[in-house]
Amino acid sequence: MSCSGGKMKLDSFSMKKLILPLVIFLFCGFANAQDKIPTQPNILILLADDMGSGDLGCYGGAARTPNLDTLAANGIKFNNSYSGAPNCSPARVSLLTGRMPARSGMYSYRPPEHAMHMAGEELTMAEVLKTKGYQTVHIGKWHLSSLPQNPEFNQPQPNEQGFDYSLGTENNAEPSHFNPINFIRNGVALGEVPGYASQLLADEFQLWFKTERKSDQPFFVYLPFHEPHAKIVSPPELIANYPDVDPKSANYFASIENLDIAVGRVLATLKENGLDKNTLVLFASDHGSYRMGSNRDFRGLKADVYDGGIRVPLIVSYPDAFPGKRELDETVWFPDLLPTVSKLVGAKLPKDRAYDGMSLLPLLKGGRLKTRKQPMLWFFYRGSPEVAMRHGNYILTARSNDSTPRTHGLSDLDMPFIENFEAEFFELYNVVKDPSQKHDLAYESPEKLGEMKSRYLALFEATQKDSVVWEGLPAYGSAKANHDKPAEFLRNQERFLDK
Ligand SMILES: [Ca+2]
Repeated sequence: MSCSGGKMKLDSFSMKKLILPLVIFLFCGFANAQDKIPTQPNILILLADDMGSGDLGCYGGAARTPNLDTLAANGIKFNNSYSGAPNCSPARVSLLTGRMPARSGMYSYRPPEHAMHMAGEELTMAEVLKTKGYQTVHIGKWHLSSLPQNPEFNQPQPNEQGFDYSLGTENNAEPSHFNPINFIRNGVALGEVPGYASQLLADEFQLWFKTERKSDQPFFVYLPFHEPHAKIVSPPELIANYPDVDPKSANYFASIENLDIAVGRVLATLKENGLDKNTLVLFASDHGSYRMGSNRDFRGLKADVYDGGIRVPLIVSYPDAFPGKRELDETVWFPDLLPTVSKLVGAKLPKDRAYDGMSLLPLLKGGRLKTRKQPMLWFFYRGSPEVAMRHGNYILTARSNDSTPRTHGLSDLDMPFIENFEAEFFELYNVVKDPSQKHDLAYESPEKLGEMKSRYLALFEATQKDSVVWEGLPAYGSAKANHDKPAEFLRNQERFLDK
């Protein structure tokens, strides 16, 4: 708390000289005593990378996840939660900014040395919480700009997006989750660090907590793990816990178990310090898994806008204020998180930009969620279909009539496709009755289709007006645009076109 806020009117210079120091002393002394117990909750966001909505034990999955299962059992477990995108960078933008990622021009994964990034003008959750006196920390995968700074691009670093402290990687832990060589702490490269990425992040949280945390300030810690994104390396003793599945799956499940152990260590630090009750903990994955069988019965995988690509687990815990031991079926998504957190701490969001979610606070406190006015919309240019929109129980998907294979690394030919995107083929699903999206209702429910199409057109047009047109993109067909894996992109593009 600042000591400069006291509004004292003093008649003369001498009065100021005598009284002001005393007033400042008393005021600051009082403020510090009050601040010993922060009334604002701490906020901890834990994010898995590429983990499916069905991988955790508490969601029926095969991975051993006792810490997250306990968090869900005692807290709030959401059964119908969505990311803001089927892919890393845009999903993170939707979580941190409360906006559909297309509005900020994050159309896809951000490739290395690429112009696309989260612009400095975006207001992140960290920046919002700083206005309420929060210490703000990022520990983990960043994937929103070059990290560390690349002078050729000069893109905003974590400290320019509201984070006081940062340990992270630009994208994945390299060369794998084991002994990563690309961790950057507050702009300084650490070189090779021995250990598994998830445990290194838990170590960093504990280090920050011990050395940097100020007990008179609430904290916001954003902790996006690297697991179970490929390339996976898991501890052999955890792989041994899955003798009945193929080695690749065993490695994958062990990677999630390793993440769960790291989560357990972070939560234990809160408990040991008496902070577990006054901390809002959110756990999710950034989007669906690339692994068949990991996305419950939902259709599709990572990079699809069918539900398999965009459904995520969501667990919320805040024992001091949110009644626990609940499972909720309400449909929620990442852009709801910023309005929720802002409302919780009494921060106002600016009126100069569009927000795409709504506060979940009434629901979390035990009441009902207001009716959602704006549908949820996903746009991913290199999927097919490219668009999905959920409104009520229905999902509309939209596909262009352009069979040009799209590139992983947002190229100079992808940009005009995004700018001028036109949907020609629509599908309609009732995802409450048909969660696997097997039964297309487009022909048998023309009225519903028409209503959903007009909602889609209005919302998509508004989003397009906001969107960013990047310059200096890699040439279509170049290795940089394709990220050296053209076969994978062709396969992704063709997956649904021939059905
Ligand atoms: Ca991811």
